[in-house]
Amino acid sequence: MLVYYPDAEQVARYAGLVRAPRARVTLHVASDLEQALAVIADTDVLYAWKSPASLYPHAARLAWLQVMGAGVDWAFVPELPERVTVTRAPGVFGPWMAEYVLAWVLWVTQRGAHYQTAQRERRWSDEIMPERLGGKTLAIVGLGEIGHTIARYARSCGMRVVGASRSGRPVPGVERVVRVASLHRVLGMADFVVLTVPLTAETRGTIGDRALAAMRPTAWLVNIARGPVVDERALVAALEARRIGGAILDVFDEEPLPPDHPLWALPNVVITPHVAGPSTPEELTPIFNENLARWLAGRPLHHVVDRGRGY
Ligand code: OXD
Repeated sequence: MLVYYPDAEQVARYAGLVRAPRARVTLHVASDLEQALAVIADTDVLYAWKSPASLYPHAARLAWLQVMGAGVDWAFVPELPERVTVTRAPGVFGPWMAEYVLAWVLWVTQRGAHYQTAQRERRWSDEIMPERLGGKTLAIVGLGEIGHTIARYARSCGMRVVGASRSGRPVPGVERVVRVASLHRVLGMADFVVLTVPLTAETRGTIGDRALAAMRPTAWLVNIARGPVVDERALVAALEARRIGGAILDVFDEEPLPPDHPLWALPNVVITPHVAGPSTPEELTPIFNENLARWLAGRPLHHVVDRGRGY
């Protein structure tokens, strides 16, 4: 078995929590391509964050890849052999991402930027007051496990929740659900639009000129999904023209966001460096260990990703 993480300290933390019977499992760790190439030919199980695609042509025995992280888009490269089962880690990222969403929507309604600026200028600025979050509407685009958790947290603050999903099927506690293809029907109802869809061929560019035009001029977009779910050029244009209220962005087409990118300079944008759903060895490894025990016992794995759907 190989634990791969492109940082020597982190990979040791992940490997240190793996529970594998020594008599049956040889545990390797790698934090770069060279180290991984040295053992990949003998590897059946890979527990990894962003394992390089160039490993797979040498991975003759690889049967199972456990992804460390919320998104699995990086795992499904054409080089990954069809026989490899990919599993994800449910239950971990929803609470982190829900806290991220609540923190930043409250920062908007509590006028965080305004009071901080006034403080720096030593100004007592009570001409602008906070707004209530309760009663505002949140549209969640992507009603999987993470979207459901965000909906629950938002409702607990008195928000009204609407949403869009691939199927458009009703979700308890979400007032109205439409298909992602009919997204514009809920966008106009929302004070905040949060994106949690996986990146697939279908979701790429979901938020483009048309979707942005359907949003209220005061509404904020929160992207915790993947950069390419949003047409970045269209978003910059909408923000510059103040056609939407603002954007809280954790993910981008290119990461790290290049220093000359126009988003850095926009006053109605918050940029965070892909931290909305952090992976921690302590939260992820117990999920892996449970599946490893199943694998060693010849039982079917839990949390298998549907390669056709891409999530
Ligand atoms: C991700 C993550 O998949 O941060 O983006 O876990």
